[in-house]
Order: sequence, then structure tokens, then C-alpha cells
Amino acid sequence: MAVERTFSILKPDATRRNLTGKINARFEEKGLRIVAQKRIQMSRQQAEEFYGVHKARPFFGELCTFMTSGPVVVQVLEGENAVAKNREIMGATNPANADAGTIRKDFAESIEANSVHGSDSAENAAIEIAYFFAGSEIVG
Ligand code: IDP
Repeated sequence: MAVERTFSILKPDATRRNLTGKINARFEEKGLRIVAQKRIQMSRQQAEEFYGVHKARPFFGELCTFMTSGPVVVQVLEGENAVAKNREIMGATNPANADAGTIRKDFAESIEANSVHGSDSAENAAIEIAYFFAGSEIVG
């Protein structure tokens, strides 16, 4: 299996409840390495661009409001099969459908305030990483 990188966000509901350490421990325990990380306040423009693929969805405006409602932690995670592994660790989008032991099952408040974002493909991971990080900020 190839070592790859994925992009992750600890969302405002996670930073508000001081859960960043607990969530990072989940990644590290499962073999993902945090090779870049910074806490930022996302701008409205960044949120709208980042979630541009959802522009036509009814929840788009609320999602962008939520993502700018407090600080987020943006991260690059590295490991074998990192994209799929992170999706597994996160659990289903809606915490009501998430498997036991996943981040979203254990921490998410709702389908919107679901604590974490993780890229859904290696291709999107590369785009999302480049959107938030300069190459020099990633130290593997
Ligand atoms: P994902 O984060 O599991 O990849 P996506 O379908 O890409 O899920 O949706 C992006 C984000 O949009 C979700 O994480 C969630 O916060 C929000 N979202 C998705 N579906 C809904 C919905 O039906 N209502 C409110 N927010 C939603």
C-alpha cells in the first residue's frame, strides 16, 4: 500500500469544545501522522470556495456560516492509504449513521456540526492541501 497524504479539518464545533487533542489522538493511534497543522479563522470567501462543489445544495449557506463561526484546525495527514483510512476513522457524514468508535459517532453534534472534514479522494486531497498550505509548511 502506498503512503499518501490527505487533507483534514477540525471544525468549529470541535475547537469550541476543546476536542482537538482527543481527535488528533484518534488519527495518531491509527497510524496517520500529522505532517502539517495550523489553527485559522476561515473567511467567508474561503469557506465558499472550499465547499464550492456544494453550492447548489440547500445547506450551502448554513454550512459556510458554520465553518466561519469559530476557529478551525487545518491539517495534512500522512500514512498508508491515508484518504480511505481517514474516512474510516471519521465515520459517516451524519453521526446518526456513523459506526461505533468513529470520531463522528463519538463527538459530532449533528450532520452539519460533525467535527471533522476529510478529503474524499487523493485527487481532491492534493487540491485541498494546496489551497491551505505552502509546500514549505508540510514536513513529513
Ligand atoms: P463529508 O464531509 O462526509 O465528505 P459531504 O457530503 O461532502 O460529506 O458534505 C460536506 C459537509 O456538508 C458535511 O461534512 C456536513 O458538515 C455538511 N452537510 C452535508 N449534508 C448536509 C445536510 O443535509 N444538512 C446540513 N449539512 C450537511
